[in-house]
Amino acid sequence: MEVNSGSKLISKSHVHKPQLALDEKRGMIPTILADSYLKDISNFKVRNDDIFVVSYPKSGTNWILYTLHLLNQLQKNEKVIQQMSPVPYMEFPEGYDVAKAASTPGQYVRANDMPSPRVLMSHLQLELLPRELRARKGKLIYIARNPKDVAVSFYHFASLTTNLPGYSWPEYFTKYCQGKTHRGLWFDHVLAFWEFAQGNEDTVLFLKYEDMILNPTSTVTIIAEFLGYSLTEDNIAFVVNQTSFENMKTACVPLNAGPTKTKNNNNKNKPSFMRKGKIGDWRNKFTVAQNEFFDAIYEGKMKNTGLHFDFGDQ
Ligand code: PPS
Repeated sequence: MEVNSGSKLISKSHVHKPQLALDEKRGMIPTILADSYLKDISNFKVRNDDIFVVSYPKSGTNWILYTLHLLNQLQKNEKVIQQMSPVPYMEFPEGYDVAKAASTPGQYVRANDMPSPRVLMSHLQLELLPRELRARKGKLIYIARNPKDVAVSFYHFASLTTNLPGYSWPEYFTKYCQGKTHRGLWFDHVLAFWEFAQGNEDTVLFLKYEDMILNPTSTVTIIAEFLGYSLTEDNIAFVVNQTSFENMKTACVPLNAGPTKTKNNNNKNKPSFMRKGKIGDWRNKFTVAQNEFFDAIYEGKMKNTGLHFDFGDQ
């Protein structure tokens, strides 16, 4: 189907699709963000008490952000828990409209005026993060999730938001395996941070989504200890309870704002950060052949890395 847009006829399937380009280092990111934002982010002034939350998308980022919000409040001895303000998503424009990025400041600009300690988030690859952070100033929490569930979660999200191209599942799967989806190859992203974390446990905490699900109390305790917080068992239990999937979904925790437009202009289908929250949902999407194909890639890439994921195997 075609629609008339001024002087040119353009294919309807391209309406709303932002320009994406494949860059070996950056993966697929909106080209419009690339140069000015990324240069500024590389030079971004990191403070010693900054906490950066970084992930490949769909790995539980918002879960960690809300956990940190609660831990920070408890550490400050707040009697009443304040609402979480949106955390600067470093490489995105204010308002999340990538089409307006050229004329809109990136969210990293807002971070400059924030009081310490700041919580900041990004999905950028390691080599694109602030140089000072890579030189181990500030703290970095990386959250990783098994790549099959990531693929399915992202596929659903991309099918709803105008900020990302929508593909059929077989198309998406093929591109994901080639590193040609948003943010590039999962293996490259995750393994770079995994390596970076080794021997740097004071400044880098590498977490797994599946551990958050299966052992929430010990994982939240590990986060609190990493930040040097002294909290009671009751405090930790409170955080675990507040950050359960059900609670975050039903209590409408104000998560990072995210895209404002949907492909079908129907706000009921706005992509949600809270979809299923399970380990193993990939089984509802991967065919047997896709699973075997992916397992072969996984084995090759993860061999000798010492990093293992729980796929919810039955
Ligand atoms: S984003 O858009 O990249 O920032 O998304 P992100 O927050 O990283 O990941 C979204 C997925 O995390 C799940 N989620 C949770 N699972 C369990 N418990 C809690 N509390 C929780 N909070 C978020 C969310 O449901 C998305 O996964 P899927 O598989 O799509 O449900």
